[in-house]
Amino acid sequence: MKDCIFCKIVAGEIPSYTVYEDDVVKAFLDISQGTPGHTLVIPKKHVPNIFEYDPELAAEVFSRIPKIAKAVRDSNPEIKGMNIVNNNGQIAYQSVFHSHFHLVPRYTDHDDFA
Ligand code: DGP
Repeated sequence: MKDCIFCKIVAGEIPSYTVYEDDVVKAFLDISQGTPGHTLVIPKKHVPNIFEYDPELAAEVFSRIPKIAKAVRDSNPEIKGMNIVNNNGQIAYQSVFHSHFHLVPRYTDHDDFA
C-alpha cells in the first residue's frame, strides 16, 4: 500500500535488518529496540490491524510466531523470556497502521520495557 512504511520494508524500498522471511511474513528488528533483539513480525500483505484480517491469513501469520520467537530466544542465551505485543488502533498505541507483532526479549538485566 502506498505510503505504508512496512509495505515499503516488504518491497525493499526501506532497509531493515531481516530476522526471518517467507512468502507470508517478514520479521525484522524494530528501529526502536525496547530490549536488544526486539523484533516485529508482519504479514507481507497490507492488513491495517487485527480487526481486518481474513481468518486464513491470520492463521498463517500466527502459526509462524512461535518459530520466530524461538529463533530470537535461541540467538542469545541471556534471553530468559519474551513479551509478544500487538497494538490495534491509535488509542491502543498503534503508530504504524500495518499489522505487526512485537517480540520483545526479556533479560534478567534489561527489565525496563513497560
Ligand atoms: P506500534 O507503536 O505498535 O505501532 O509499533 C510500531 C513500531 O514500528 C515501533 O516500535 C517502531 C517501529 N518502526 C517504525 N518505523 C520503522 C522503520 O522504518 N523501520 C523499523 N525497523 N521499525 C520501524
